[in-house]
Amino acid sequence: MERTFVLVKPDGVQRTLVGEIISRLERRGLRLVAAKFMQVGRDLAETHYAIHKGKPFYEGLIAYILSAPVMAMVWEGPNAVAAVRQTMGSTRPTEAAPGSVRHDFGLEVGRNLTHASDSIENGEMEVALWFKKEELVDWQRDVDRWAFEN
Ligand code: D4T
Repeated sequence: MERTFVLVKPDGVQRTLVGEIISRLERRGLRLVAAKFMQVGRDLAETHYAIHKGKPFYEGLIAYILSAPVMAMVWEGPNAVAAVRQTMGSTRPTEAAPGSVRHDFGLEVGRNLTHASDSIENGEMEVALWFKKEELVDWQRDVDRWAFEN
């Protein structure tokens, strides 16, 4: 089953949107695998955003992600990576589709509320970075056969 890593960033937590975002992913049909409310440390932030090191927005991005607690999660389901990216909307909230989280609640790229893995491969890497194996829950829901074809 495809898995993806999702982060409700500090602005999402401060704006009390954690429940709203979880609710949208649940209603989409995705299955929660793991969740951890936590204050991110600098090492984890720098590893997570290593690809952006040296870019003009890098320091601001690290400060933003350290500025308040986050809700780190793993979700799974068919096409989980694409489905979650679509539910979150484009990186820049003013380019995000109406009905997406970033459209409905965001204005600026530096306060875009969530992170979601952009490929299956990065999803696997990010899940391994943020969670221990034993924190990932393998389970079935009674509703799975109505949300998943196989
Ligand atoms: P994340 O990784 O947060 O889900 O964002 P995306 O996958 O949608 O977008 P990204 O990797 O291109 O950007 C990572 C992160 O950096 C912030 N950012 C990005 C910013 O503050 N200014 C910028 O110009 C860009 C491109 C927002 C998301």
